[in-house]
Amino acid sequence: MSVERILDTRLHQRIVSAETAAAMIQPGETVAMSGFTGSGYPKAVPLALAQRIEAAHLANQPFQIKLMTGASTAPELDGALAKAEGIALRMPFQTDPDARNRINAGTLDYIDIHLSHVAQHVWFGFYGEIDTAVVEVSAIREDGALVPSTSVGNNKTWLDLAKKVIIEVNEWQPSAIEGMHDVYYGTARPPHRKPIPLEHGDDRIGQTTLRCDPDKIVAVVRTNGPDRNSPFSPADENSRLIAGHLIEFFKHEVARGRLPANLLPLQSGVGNIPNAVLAGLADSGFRDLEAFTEVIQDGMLDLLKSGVLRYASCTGFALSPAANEEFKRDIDFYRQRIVMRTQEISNHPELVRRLGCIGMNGMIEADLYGNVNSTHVMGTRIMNGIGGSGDFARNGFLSTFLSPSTAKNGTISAIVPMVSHVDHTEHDVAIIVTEQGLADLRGLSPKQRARVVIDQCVHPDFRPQLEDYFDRACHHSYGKHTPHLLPEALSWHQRWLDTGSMRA
Ligand code: 0RQ
Repeated sequence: MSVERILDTRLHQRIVSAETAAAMIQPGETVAMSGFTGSGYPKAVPLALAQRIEAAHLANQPFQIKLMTGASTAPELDGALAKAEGIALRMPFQTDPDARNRINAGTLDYIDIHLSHVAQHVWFGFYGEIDTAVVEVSAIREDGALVPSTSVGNNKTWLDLAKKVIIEVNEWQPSAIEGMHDVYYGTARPPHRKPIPLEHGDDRIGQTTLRCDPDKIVAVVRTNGPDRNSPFSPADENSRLIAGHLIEFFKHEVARGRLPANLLPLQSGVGNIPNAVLAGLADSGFRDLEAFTEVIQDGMLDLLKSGVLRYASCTGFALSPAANEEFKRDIDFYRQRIVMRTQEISNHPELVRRLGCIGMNGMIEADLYGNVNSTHVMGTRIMNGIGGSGDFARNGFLSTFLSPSTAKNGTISAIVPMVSHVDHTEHDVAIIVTEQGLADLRGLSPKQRARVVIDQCVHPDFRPQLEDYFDRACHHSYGKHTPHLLPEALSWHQRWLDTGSMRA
């Protein structure tokens, strides 16, 4: 492997193996790594660290770290370190099955926070000091400036704050990605904050590289490996129906003059339903759409290619292998149309509010009044985390939540009397969509919302139960503003646990 991507010759003597770099991380450290939804995460040092931790455990020596990233990563990072029992504390977002099992078994502590909060809460000192940063880049320039790879996430903050830095230079990443990033160094702590000078989602307000004090860089590791990229399964009937309801609603809003003809900047969660919405937009007749979002997935590349989407602003990617190849093949085209930012900017409440984003996110369940649970199955078992959904739900022009009306082979209703955990309150949720239909909750009182949710979103198998609950609650509830029969609402999920639906 050549050193042509490492142009700062001062760093050549610090090029080491992943094992040597991993040996610089000590038990108990807080380690901040790059990575956002499986893109731009370090590929070699976490694996070497996991091996080191396993060896320490075999020798009966305790070895765990506190791990921070941008968002979810990949089996080589979260998975390997979780399997090695190497993570004491994880934040701010994960989707890894091994980490999830340990979190739910109570052996791994997890802090699930809004993605826009992470960088500032770390500067504020809420999470203590960062001992080591491990950051993937695509190249190091002559002057030491770091060219980010396929995610920016919290890398600016990690590089600024970490006491020592390990850089992975990944030659698999396209070198022509240079120029796609926009790293804004103008953020400050209160009371010294200034308005962020971004008025349009494709404005560039920063620089294309990350900076890092070269004296802090203790190791540079060369890698050549792909980002994680799981293929999306083809859109199923429910996803297509959900997409259809949402797109029909957008057209209705345009006709009513409440949305411009090219909508407003779109934020899209990751997964098959958001991907189906993006696919639906391709054939919907909309043009000149904009995306101000965290993650670009396959459907957005397709929209950019067809010209339906004018640009996309993001902090990371979640691409299938085929889409990744397409991205690399036509990187010059995408560099003109994609701006990659730090996640404190991609998800910034000030910008989401100013631009008037349309948030489109998945959910586990919603209740009759519009409260949404995005994170906890049966109220106690974490699935992934809130991620960026709250940044867009609270601050966007419109917040939409999308889900099939049932889960676990139709045995569980995604609409319940009272959500078993609240991530997005009734005050942050405008639109709920299931394959049954779309509930527009704007301007409605709680009881009006409940009737619309029952009529539009509930699966017919569960409608009689929810109608019955709501009618009785309207008669017997202590207060009649948000009617509930508390013992019944609070025990609603227990029968799914008791009857075994959760094992289906
Ligand atoms: O579990 O795989 O064990 O069967 O939850 O559900 O239907 O595969 O849906 O992949 O779209 O995920 C909310 C988790 C939806 C996601 C959530 C079970 C279901 C399955 C997954 P199994 P599906 P999706 C930007 C935005 C928060 C973060 C976010 C999410 C599993 O959208 O993580 O929005 N959102 N980020 O069986 C019991 C229910 C259930 C249920 C689903 N009502 N009861 N189980 N499941 N509903 C991206 C970032 O922020 C980085």
